[in-house]
Amino acid sequence: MKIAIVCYPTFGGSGVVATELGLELARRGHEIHFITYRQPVRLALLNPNVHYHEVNVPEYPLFHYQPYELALSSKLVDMVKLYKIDLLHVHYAIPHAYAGYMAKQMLKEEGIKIPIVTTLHGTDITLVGNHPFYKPAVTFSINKSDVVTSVSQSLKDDTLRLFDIKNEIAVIPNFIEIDESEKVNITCKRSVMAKPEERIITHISNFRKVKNIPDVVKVFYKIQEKIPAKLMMVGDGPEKRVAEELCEKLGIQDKVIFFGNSNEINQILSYSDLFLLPSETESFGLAALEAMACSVPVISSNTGGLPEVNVPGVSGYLSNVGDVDDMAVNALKILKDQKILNEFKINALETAKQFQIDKIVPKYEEVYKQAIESIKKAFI
Ligand code: GMT
Repeated sequence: MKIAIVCYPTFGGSGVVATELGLELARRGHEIHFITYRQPVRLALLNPNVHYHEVNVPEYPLFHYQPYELALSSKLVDMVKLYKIDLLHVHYAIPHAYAGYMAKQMLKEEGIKIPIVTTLHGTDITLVGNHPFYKPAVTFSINKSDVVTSVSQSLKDDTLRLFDIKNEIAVIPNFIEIDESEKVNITCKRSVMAKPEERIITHISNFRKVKNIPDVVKVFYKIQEKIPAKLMMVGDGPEKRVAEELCEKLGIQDKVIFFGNSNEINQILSYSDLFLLPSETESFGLAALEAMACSVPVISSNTGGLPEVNVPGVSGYLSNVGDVDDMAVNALKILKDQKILNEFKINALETAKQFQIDKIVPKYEEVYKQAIESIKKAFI
């Protein structure tokens, strides 16, 4: 199949899922066209089946806001015609599903049938999409998609609760490529991060409010009061400064390393003993899955799709949002005893294996076939 993938090119989970999906589909023989405003961070272009087309939005002084969806829908029309693309897969409803619908209508005028698959990722539904200023357009574009998928049952339930949706929503969870041999390729030294007796605790995110970043620091503070430990803070965003200030206030700056955005996540996780994800809401929690795939147990909140990923007492523990005391108690239960920690590490990896890439990507291929069939029927 020739598939156009529209996504955000940033470090965020939806862009990562879209990129990894496209790369795997390319390995499986499909021709993949990434269409976005910048090259996605995890995209390797040296692959005969992978193409990247940049959306340019020319600046014009009359426009207070530059019309990205207009430029995107025009680019989609051009690329579909040029490469004879069979299907558009848009990740994140805003504004991609909307631009996809417009492109579909323009192509229809020229007798070209193109189905749209929309994947809902989380904040496009729970935070941004639900805003009254966006809601009618988001509802419309979800209902006009030929197939809609969501990354967890929880996100599907939220979508049906918050929007008037007429479509079926298929749940296709986030996935991970587990390469157990990769451990051998670790090039950095543990001593860069911590002393041998210190446990390594890690948090990775885009440091937005929804991640409850101060809770990461508070849980870590309680852990380091009881056992020697270091905190690795990976990623960048508006709450990073807040976290730095809290560390200073609590006098633990020397125990916390802020990495910023990193392409060495697997290296950092390979030495981590525990992953913290105390988010306010989380549709799935790809970062938690990435940690588990590196044999790192997870202490998370019990919000959204996290209970679908993190199994309490097996891959880690779940606590109520904001309950930093409970999170610290659970963390210490795992960290205090090497034997218990080893069991959690093994079980975290085993749990992650349910989300292996080769189990999940065929579900998208199925959905693509369904979308192509449905558009054929619609045009008969
Ligand atoms: O919150 C993030 O980490 C970024 C955000 C995004 O839209 O890129 O992630 C969302 O999509 C990921 C991939 O499907 C999910 O794993 C994250 O849980 C989800 N984030 C939220 O729901 C807050």
